[in-house]
Amino acid sequence: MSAATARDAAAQQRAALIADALAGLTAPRKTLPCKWLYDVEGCRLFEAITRLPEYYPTRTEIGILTDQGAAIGAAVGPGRAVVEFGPGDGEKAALLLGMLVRPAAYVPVDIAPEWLEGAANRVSLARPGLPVLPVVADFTASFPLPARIGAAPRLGFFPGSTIGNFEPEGAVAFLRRARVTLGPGARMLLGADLVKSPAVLEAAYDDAAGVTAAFDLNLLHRLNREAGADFDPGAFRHRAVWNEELERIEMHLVSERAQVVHLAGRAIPFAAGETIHTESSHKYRPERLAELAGAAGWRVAQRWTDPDSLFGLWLLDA
Ligand code: AVJ
Repeated sequence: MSAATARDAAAQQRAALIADALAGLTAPRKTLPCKWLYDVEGCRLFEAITRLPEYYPTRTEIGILTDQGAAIGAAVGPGRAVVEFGPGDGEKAALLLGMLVRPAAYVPVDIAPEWLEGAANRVSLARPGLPVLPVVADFTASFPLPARIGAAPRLGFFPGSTIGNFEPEGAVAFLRRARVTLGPGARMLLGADLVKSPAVLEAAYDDAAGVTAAFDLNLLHRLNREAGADFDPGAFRHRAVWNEELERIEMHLVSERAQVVHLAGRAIPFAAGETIHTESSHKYRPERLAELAGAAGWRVAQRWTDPDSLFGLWLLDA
């Protein structure tokens, strides 16, 4: 990417952030799309979250992939091109590709080119000779697969319970689009977090060391840095709550006092105790996940879980 193109992209990002912030913070119930949590600092903090004792999803999913890799590889079958939606550092893809029989290609898809490089390098090291074909695209919209992927049947890979950040309708829309993108005969390996005790969930999203709180509050620092806002992050507190009815953990930033914040020429009032809803992380019962997948045209072929049934990996058939 040229310097001018990179500058344009950054300016576009900033404009989109400001537009989302104005819309979300002037709504009756204040909210911000969770994608804005993931700037460079947010990604660094998320990395740290994945290593916290309270945050079980990452290590549990890697445990399933490691311990049950042979069964997963056999169920997926040989010769598939793996298309990963949001590859992160590529650790899970490297593990998966290590146990698949004769994978045809690896196609990591992400909107941030700098993330693709790390994942691509990691997989290339783990699987020398495997064609690695990164795609810069927003996978929450339609995008074409690279022509060089060839005619091999595809395996979609969507680990990490990222699906949980979508509202149910968004999850179905994503799964349906992914099915169309992947084409006839596709399969999908989907990682999703399971419903469990609220105490375990709330600790996972509000850890003792305060890393998740810092991750959430970074959003306010980001709005100050990139949107010219004047948030006092010290006047907000992170809160994680289990929403029993919607079966999701919600992250909120709670205004500790009545205050007015300025952003893009607007004055935004907060009452004491009013919150900004910054992220939802849906948890699933197996029946519910099968229902969402079914609504998107997928059928559950198999499911793997850890010994404590904390996390699930689903193999779906188109
Ligand atoms: C991005 C879906 C993996 O919802 O568990 C972790 C994000 N937010 N702690 C999740 C997150 C707070 C995470 N995923």
